[in-house]
Amino acid sequence: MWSTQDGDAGIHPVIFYVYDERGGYDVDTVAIQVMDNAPQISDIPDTSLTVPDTLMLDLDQFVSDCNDRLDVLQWNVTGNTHLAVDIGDDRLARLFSPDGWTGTELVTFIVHDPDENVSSEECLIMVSLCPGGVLGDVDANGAINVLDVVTAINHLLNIQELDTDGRCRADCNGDTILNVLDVLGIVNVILGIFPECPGETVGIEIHPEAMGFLESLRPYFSLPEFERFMTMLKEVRIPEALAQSRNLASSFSSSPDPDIKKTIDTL
Ligand SMILES: [Ca+2]
Ligand SMILES: [Ca+2]
Ligand SMILES: [Ca+2]
Repeated sequence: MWSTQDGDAGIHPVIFYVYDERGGYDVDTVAIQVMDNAPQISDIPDTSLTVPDTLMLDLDQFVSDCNDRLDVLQWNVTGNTHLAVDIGDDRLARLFSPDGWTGTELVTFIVHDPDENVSSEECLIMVSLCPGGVLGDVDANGAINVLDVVTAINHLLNIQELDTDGRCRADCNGDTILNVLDVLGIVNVILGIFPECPGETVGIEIHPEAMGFLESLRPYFSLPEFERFMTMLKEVRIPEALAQSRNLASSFSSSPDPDIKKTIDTL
């Protein structure tokens, strides 16, 4: 007769010997598998959520328990500060961003069985305004860089059209219109002037460094293409606004003048 204690789960070889009176013997080995009564969570994959959608996770898909039915397991979640997570009696977790917050949050799902055995699993949730990635990461490769700017410009010039999700990611100021202001917004992020695309209808500030950055993209385009792009900048009067900013006494790049921002807002 055997008894087990915590930590005994696994396979244990037990060796039986049998002896006769004259010292002869035989031996055999039996493998005894001790089952763990605790629920076992399998990997809950990192996932993404688009605001304002609700992400549903069927938690039954991620757990097993050798001696309890899944409907008697109790779930809860910790680690969510921005995300709301509701887990119903149906063991469906519903995750959403109540304030429209975007970012990345690590949440921990915890499951108890009726014997108070516990198992837990971490899951990284990326919350964004667009499917596939954050604003500014036009090509959805996980980084915001010059290629995103070129990709957005290619769309504006009708060289290569973005799909719906790509257009969403390129709309840096979130006004559902794609134009050179969004390109400038992405450049501002690349240059570290802003930590991220604002994603709501706000003015994009125009900085001399950003214009210099755009000038440096000339080799990515043919001459007529680049000139068409420069014409687009002129059409929204960005060079004028920039010239105006250069006449200001204080440095525009370190402290953008609110009047200039207003100029751009009302263009
Ligand atoms: Ca159990
Ligand atoms: Ca990218
Ligand atoms: Ca826009």
